[in-house]
Amino acid sequence: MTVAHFALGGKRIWIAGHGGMVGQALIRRLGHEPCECLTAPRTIDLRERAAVDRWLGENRPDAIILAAASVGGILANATRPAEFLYDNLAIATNVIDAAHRHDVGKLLFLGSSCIYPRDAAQPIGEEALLSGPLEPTNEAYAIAKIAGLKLAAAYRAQYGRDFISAMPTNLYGPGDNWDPATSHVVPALIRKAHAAKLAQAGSFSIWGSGTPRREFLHVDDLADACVMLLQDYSDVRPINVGSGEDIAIGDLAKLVAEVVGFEGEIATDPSKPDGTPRKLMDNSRIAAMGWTPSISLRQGLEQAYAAYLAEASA
Ligand code: GFB
Repeated sequence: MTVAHFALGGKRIWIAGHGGMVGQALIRRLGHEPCECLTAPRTIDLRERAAVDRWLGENRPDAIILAAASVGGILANATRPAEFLYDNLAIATNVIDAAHRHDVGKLLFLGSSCIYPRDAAQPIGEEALLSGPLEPTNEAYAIAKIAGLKLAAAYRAQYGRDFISAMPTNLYGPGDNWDPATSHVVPALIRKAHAAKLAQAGSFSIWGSGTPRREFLHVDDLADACVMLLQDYSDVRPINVGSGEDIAIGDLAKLVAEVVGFEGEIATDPSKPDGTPRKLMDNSRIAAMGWTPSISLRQGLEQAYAAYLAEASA
């Protein structure tokens, strides 16, 4: 790995996707650094090449963290593959190419652990990329994210750009999408458990069998990792960012119920997909750089529940 420190002092960093859960966390975290965060107005559609090009030309950031994406949980991914593929390809293509043409000094592209093959050996190392078929429920999103990371790597190889990619595991936290029809599992379960508690219902149901295992990372831990990577990671290979621990969805549901204070039953809904059976990443490369997450799953779920209550009443 080429070690080229990118000092943040006095830098202007564009957080592409500042309105999303990851973007908001990056802005909170970068607030503690001696740099300035730039945000594009919502009228700039990142799927439009000319709009991205114009905005970059006018604002000239020193660095970009590309956290903008069309995202959703397993069902949204499975039912809207065209949007997930097109939007994410367009965003990655426009931002990465414009970053090159406007001479941006550093770019961090954020992907997802779903880029790895469905049946990859666990824990999943970065070398598993493109070694087997993808999980069908999120193939469209994964293909777009693979294209994005390969694009960053290609601009690095061909033009010497310091463009890097990080692959976060399943994220949760404040600013999440709480709509249970389209969200990821953590916000969906928090909302369902809370609603069941208020309704004094006997049970709430989780999708699928409850047996798939997932690795969860609080978004503030991801933001912390991104700030380190922006400064000190400079390599063509993507780097995994996870908590290093996985949990069965059924056990996650029990933990969420405890945090929320719901004491009834948890039912399963086999009509809904399970997705990939297990997704635990090998985080040894980022650990070797000295980064470890600091928020436990229970603590993080407590914070996320508090954020849900605050956001729901806002
Ligand atoms: O978080 P999730 O939607 O995404 O689902 P993936 C994780 C697991 O939780 C699946 C189960 O096995 C779901 O069946 N689950 C149980 C639920 N109850 C629920 C519920 O009420 N809502 C949801 N959403 N799930 C995503 C990809 O896959 O991972 C994205 O779709 C992205 O592309 C993300 O890569 C990190 O982990 O299955």
